[in-house]
Amino acid sequence: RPNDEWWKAAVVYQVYPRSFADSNGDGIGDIRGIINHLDHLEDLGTDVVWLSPVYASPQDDNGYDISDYYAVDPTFGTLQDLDELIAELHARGMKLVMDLVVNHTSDEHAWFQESRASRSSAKRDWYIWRDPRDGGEPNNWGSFFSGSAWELDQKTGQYFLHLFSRKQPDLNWDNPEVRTAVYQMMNWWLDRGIDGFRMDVISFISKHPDLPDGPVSNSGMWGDGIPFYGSGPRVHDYLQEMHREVFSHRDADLMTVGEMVDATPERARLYTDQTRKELDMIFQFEHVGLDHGPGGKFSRKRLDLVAVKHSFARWQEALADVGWNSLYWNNHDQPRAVSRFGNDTDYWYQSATALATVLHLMRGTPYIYQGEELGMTNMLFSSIDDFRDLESRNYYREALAGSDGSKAAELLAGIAVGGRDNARTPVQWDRTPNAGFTTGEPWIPVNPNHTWLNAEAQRTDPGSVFAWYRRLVRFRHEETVLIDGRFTLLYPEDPQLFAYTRTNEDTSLLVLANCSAESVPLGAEIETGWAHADVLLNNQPDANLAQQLRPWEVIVLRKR
Ligand code: ISL
Ligand code: CA
Repeated sequence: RPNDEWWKAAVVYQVYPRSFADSNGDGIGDIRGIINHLDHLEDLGTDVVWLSPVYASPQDDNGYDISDYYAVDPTFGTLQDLDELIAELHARGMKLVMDLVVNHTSDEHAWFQESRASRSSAKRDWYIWRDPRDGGEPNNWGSFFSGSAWELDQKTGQYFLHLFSRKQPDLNWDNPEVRTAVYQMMNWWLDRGIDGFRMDVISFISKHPDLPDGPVSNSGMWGDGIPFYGSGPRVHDYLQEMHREVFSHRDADLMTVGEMVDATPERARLYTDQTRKELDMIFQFEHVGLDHGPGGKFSRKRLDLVAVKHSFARWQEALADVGWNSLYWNNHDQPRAVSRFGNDTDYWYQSATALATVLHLMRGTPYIYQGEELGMTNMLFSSIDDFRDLESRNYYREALAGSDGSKAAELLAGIAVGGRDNARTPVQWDRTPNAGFTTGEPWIPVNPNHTWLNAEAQRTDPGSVFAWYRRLVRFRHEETVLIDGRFTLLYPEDPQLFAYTRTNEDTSLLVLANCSAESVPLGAEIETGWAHADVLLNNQPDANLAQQLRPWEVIVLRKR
């Protein structure tokens, strides 16, 4: 295998198909819409597309609730469209990584239909069924989408487990038939020509057999089950088995990335140590939790740059010799980075490019979420009716229930800032009324700032956010120090400067970013040590190390 770790030099672009581009005017993005915009990706230069789910689905959670793993949902097109997308990507030298959602299925999947039919069903044990405890839920676990993680099935008198919505019952991975069925399906997709998988909440597949109650925090009524299913007892066995059954005998250049809400650097080393044959990399959540308040993602606290830097540095160091990081600010579950970590009012361009730079030049595989390359911002949602995401809607409904309604405005404000729909407004292709996303009525409102913030305006502008991302992608392809260089954080306690070096035997790079709206003086050691270095990137004219770093200025230097 000559190119075993090709993904170390790759940049991944995530497509959330519902919001990318609509080709047939029904207001929902589709596979044909992606095919129509491949020039955009080719221009950007990314190597891999990660496609969020397009499988058959009732769309309770926008496709993360799958009713048939072998079919494309008509909302998105046909299997032939998908084959065409694979071929078109491959023709352009790009790869396709599909989302793999196998912690749970839809409740409309045939497996679950059969499982729920009776207590003696041959597939009963494919899901997690329990008798009531004291006439109620079998344990105290809460669902990620509000309420209990258990749903009573009236007909058979038992509860089934759903860590997410009640339309997303959890599969029982301890049943070997389930695992065989999953591996068979994965093999079917790889045989069809896809290049790997992004594995949804894959660290949740092994539950503690006793399903014990979890700790209850002050803010909530439900217990946290993560201690009993986050990286549970057999998760490494299952991932190694999956590797043997699906990946080990293939000699194509594939990649795997596992989403892990409970990840720690220590766990990540186990999952991504190549000698253990589990996964190539994982998504961790530490840096995207640092602005969560006591009540979680919808009650936010001020972001502390020092904490962000320490978090990244810890991961960079923990995975320096063993394993690999994935690097992201954004995905379809997170608010927009420029609005969250940057400054989308006074320093939109500067902060979008500075954030992109500090992320992309670390050690790991960078991910760009659709629209991030344009500096797309959060949406100013003003009414609960504008939200589509079940997580936000359920949270609002549950938090409001039983109160007199006086909390409504505050709740709405929390969802507006922290909600997932911020990431799901349509990609802004041009300045026309629906941003070039659809000729029909978009399924979710288009951000009004598309009149000036759009791909068409940026593509030919060398001073655009898009042009900057294109430069970063090219940089990663050209500079091996970005792949193998050691990471060293500078000024760790500085509340404004995000600075680090990347160094290998041949060269040393310095990344200096002012992550604030005030100017920052540089220390003398930088001025003398790097005075004769080449400026490789600068998001403002005429970098001058003897002077101050301007608001949200980023400079990248190479030692001669
Ligand atoms: O955004 C979150 C809720 O606060 C995350 O906790 C999210 O639920 C978690 O990252 C798991 O996400 C993945 O699985 C979910 C799906 O809704 C998300 O879109 C997906 O990325 C269930 O399949
Ligand atoms: Ca469509």
